[in-house]
Amino acid sequence: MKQSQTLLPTLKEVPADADIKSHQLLLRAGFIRQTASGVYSFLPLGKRVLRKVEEIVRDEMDKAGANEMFMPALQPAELWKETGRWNNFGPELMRLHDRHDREFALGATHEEVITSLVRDEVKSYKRLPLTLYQIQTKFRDEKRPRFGLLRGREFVMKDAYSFHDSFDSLDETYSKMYQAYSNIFSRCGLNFRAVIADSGAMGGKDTHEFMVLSDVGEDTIAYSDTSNYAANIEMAPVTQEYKQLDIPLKDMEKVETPNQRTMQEVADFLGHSLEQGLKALMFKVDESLVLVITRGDHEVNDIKLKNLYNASVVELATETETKEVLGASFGSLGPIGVNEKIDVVADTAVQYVVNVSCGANEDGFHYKNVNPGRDFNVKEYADLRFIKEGDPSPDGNGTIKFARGIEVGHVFKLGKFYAEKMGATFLDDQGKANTMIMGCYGIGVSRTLAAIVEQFHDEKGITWPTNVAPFQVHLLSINAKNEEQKQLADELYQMLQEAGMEVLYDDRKERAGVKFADSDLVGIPFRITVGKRANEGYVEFKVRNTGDQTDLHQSDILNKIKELLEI
Ligand code: 9G3
Repeated sequence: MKQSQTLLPTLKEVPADADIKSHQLLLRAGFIRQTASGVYSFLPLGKRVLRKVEEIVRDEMDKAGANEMFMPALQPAELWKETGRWNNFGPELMRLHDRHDREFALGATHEEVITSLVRDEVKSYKRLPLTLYQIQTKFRDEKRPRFGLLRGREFVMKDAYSFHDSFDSLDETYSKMYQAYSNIFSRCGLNFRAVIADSGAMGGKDTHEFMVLSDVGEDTIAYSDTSNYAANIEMAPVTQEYKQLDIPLKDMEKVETPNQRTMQEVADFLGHSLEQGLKALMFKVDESLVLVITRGDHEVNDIKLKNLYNASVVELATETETKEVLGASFGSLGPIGVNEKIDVVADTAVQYVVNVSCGANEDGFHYKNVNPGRDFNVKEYADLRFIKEGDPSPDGNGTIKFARGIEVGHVFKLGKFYAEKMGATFLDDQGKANTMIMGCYGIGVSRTLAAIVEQFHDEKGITWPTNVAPFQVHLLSINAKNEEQKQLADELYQMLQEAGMEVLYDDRKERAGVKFADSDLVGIPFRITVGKRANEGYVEFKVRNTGDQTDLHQSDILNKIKELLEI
């Protein structure tokens, strides 16, 4: 491709509303442009990279036995009403009416569409297992689209769905997909971890997220410093054994704590550490109110609370709602004297505290020397807190550390939910009808492209890994007026392309400085500069990510590139 004939609008300045490197660099290097908030156009070089990532995904999915197909973005509401999800999703599900005023959704995902298709077309156990996938545009009307392609409202996803006659068969496909995902992200050059995730089901053993390690990642990964245990922090179980202080229980005492609201203020006022205080937070769990007690130095994990109650909505109650039932404001709440129609549950650690303080459910008052069992009881003790750095790793090896990650893939064991709701059954070898068992597997393809830039850039621009670079060679001719230089550059352009290389030829009438700066920004792995020594047949050869630079004779160029590409 000749730069004088394509669209590659590089920018010198960092765009104002781009806060992270991948968003800034993809805009500055002319790979994407924003069409609307969270909605992007891929310009020619951006599209080439997108296609490279898609080709790696396709290759691994096909090798794993999945069959590519293509489903519509326009989905009739009826299908979402069959599974009850039409009303489950609020404004995030983009909806529209056709000319006959019929309701449609723009596809945020395709469980309903694929299950209705397989329900109609697959009847016998002989046709199972079956894995189908597509690479398609998804629509999710995010409240706050941000970080460019990392959280868009229209994005490219590979979504796969598998259908089985048994859970063993699902497990087999699941592990094939898991391996395919590892291959895909490795071939993209990414430093990633597969982490145990939470799909709302107990134990979380049935879903993994693939996380690209990055400080701009929205997810927190809890990983062991000595084993390969890694879990999404929402999911990581706390296995810490607490030891109870063997000290005499003191008499409980009600004390005035005027204007002390936060845990730290109360602890300082009463002269003890955070962990010697109890924190009480009121949650709305579906329709009921639940008071959750934790040690002062721990945080309530709302996903664990949701799983404990198998609820669909869990959120903090407002101070007004709380005051109505407990008669006190935030900062003065506690487990003593709570109206029995409110569930009081506590994190496991609370069972082992001795002589602690807690809110008296009266503004401006706390209790001192409170002891569980003697002074209050709870409906249930459970693992309700977020794991912390330094906690023992749940696999018993090492201690937990945190890292931030960008979720680029997610594999699920769906079970029978969709097939049950939509009547997708198969006849087994006894002629008996059974509900199909499903798995689903997603990769954020456009998000993966941005994650690659997050991990592959330097102060001058992007440093694409060779497998996904938009081109392999960036050919620069410095002085277009110099006949010898132009001739050699044209020759090399033709020779390299005939040898199967993908070449971007900067044949523009621009100053050398502009060409070098743009080349560093765009980040193509190998750069050939045709300059002063053209008359001797010598060019400058530079490797983008290492900066290595040598003069090469034109007859050595192809071998040098093949050697570096290991082909
Ligand atoms: C919606 C909207 C947003 C959504 C969903 C539905 C996430 C939704 C979960 C999944 C599960 C898997 C197949 C590919 C891999 C992920 N956000 N999910 O179902 F209507 Cl607006 O999408 N689906």
